[in-house]
Amino acid sequence: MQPLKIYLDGQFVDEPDAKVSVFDHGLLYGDGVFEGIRFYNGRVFLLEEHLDRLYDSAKAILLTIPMERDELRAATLKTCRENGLRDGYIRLVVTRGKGDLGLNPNKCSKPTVFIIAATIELYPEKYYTEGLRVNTVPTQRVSPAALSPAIKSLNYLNNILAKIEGNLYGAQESIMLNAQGFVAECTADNLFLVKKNKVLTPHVSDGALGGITRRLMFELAREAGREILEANVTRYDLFVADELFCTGTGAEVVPITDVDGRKIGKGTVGPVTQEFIKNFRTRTQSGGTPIY
Ligand code: PXG
Repeated sequence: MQPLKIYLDGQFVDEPDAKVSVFDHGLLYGDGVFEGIRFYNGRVFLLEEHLDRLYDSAKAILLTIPMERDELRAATLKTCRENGLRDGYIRLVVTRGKGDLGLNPNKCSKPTVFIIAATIELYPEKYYTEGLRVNTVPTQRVSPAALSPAIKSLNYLNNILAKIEGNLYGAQESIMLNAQGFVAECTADNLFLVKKNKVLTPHVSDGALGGITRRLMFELAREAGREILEANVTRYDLFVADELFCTGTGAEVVPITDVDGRKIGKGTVGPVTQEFIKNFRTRTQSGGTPIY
């Protein structure tokens, strides 16, 4: 097996040689931003939306990405080409760069940029046909007043603690609530519920990342003649929902059939969820930015 070729600060290097400094503030403080992007069938899915969010996240933390958008787009596509891949996952990372041991970013003169293109499989196929078993966890989603969950930063401890609490329960994903007790999102996915044929999702202001797959759900709903409403969602609403599903770049659209031991609907994947999965899969096979 050839080693993966990694884009690192303007060059392609073999994976074993793709190293950043132990003084990089991305490592020392989680100071940086990232995107996870999928490519299907030789085309990068929703690349412009991911670039928009990356530059917005960077702006929100006063991090200047040291590449113009066109250059970064080209480097992303080239990373896929260098690895001869047609289907897979891209991790685009920009850190504050190398500094000293203090947290002040003023000492970091140049941000570090790296791009990994690889293959992934997040969930086995059976979860798409049987649904996930999930739990709600004690760790609250970080308050937007403390650190906006809209920023896709390298600081994922909040989500990782929730993930660990899910692992302890034996869940495949976990649902995080905010300080008011409203549902925010899953650890790396947004959440949707179906009740009496209506589709609801928590407000972004309740502590969710503005997911790109989430936004696509609104588009797919419109095309199917449905409406998605943003709402304050409680645990009770989840327990009594007819259907639940979560969405994310890695996970795609995945049904949830059990929350905290409550079977959702009939405990099988419902028709509305199936419709979203089908329309999502159709969409991934068309459009997108060509790699080759
Ligand atoms: N919420 C959070 C907290 C996320 O990190 C999503 C929602 C879904 O957003 P998108 O834009 O992907 O629809 C994410 C996604 C992975 C992975 O491997 C994904 C994320 C973070 C870490 C890993 O799929 N972010």
